[in-house]
Amino acid sequence: MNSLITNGFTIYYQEIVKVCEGKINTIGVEALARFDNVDTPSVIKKLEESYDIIDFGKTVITTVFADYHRLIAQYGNDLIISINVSPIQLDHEFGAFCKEVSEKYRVNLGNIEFEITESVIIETQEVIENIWTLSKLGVRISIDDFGTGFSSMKYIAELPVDTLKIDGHFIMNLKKTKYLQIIECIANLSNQLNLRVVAEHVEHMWQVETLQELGIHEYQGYLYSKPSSNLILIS
Ligand code: G
Ligand code: MN
Repeated sequence: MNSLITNGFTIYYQEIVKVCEGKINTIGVEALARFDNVDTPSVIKKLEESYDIIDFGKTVITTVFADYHRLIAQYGNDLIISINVSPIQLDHEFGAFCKEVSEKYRVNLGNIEFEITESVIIETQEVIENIWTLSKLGVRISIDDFGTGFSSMKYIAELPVDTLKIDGHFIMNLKKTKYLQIIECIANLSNQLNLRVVAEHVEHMWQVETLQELGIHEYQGYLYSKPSSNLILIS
């Protein structure tokens, strides 16, 4: 097995906050795997190409589930713990694996949200069925990097989606009229379909002010929290 799967990486957590009437509450954390001394996205890409991502993903899930009670103790019972999963991991055994590990570590799957990036095509019937299986286990499903991928409206229509994470590219370009208008549409869409919506890569207060006006209250980004490997340091 690729040695990166068993060592050489650390799980960082980045907080996701909700800001309402000036009050900031941490409502979630995203688990982010970081490899020592190497560029993480390129390693993930290689693991996907070799299908080693299946085993690596299991190691990540096991590590995060082992942290579960520490996270809940720090942030409370309603915390949403997001884990990135590649569609390649979503084979027919994945649901059973999650259930087994959740039982081992006494994890309430209602606290877990799997982030599936729409930059990877998830067209196959098997993947769609397996996402439904996860949802039926109580896991939340989120579409990561929303707005930059393929047929996002079809995913929303056919998959049990709970959350949209608006790609940082949109948040960065919020001053441009078209981006602003598109985010307004995403806010309306989320409202209409009763979806949670999170703005990624929030770095500036002016972005928060605009997002608040659009009715988007949940943020992830350096303005509020940097990914940290030391849970105790997260305030
Ligand atoms: O695709 P996904 O959203 O899961 O990627 C998360 C990545 O984005 C992490 O590597 C994280 O470090 C990075 N990130 C998190 N917050 C910010 C931010 O405010 N600005 C930028 N540029 N990157 C961020
Ligand atoms: Mn993500």
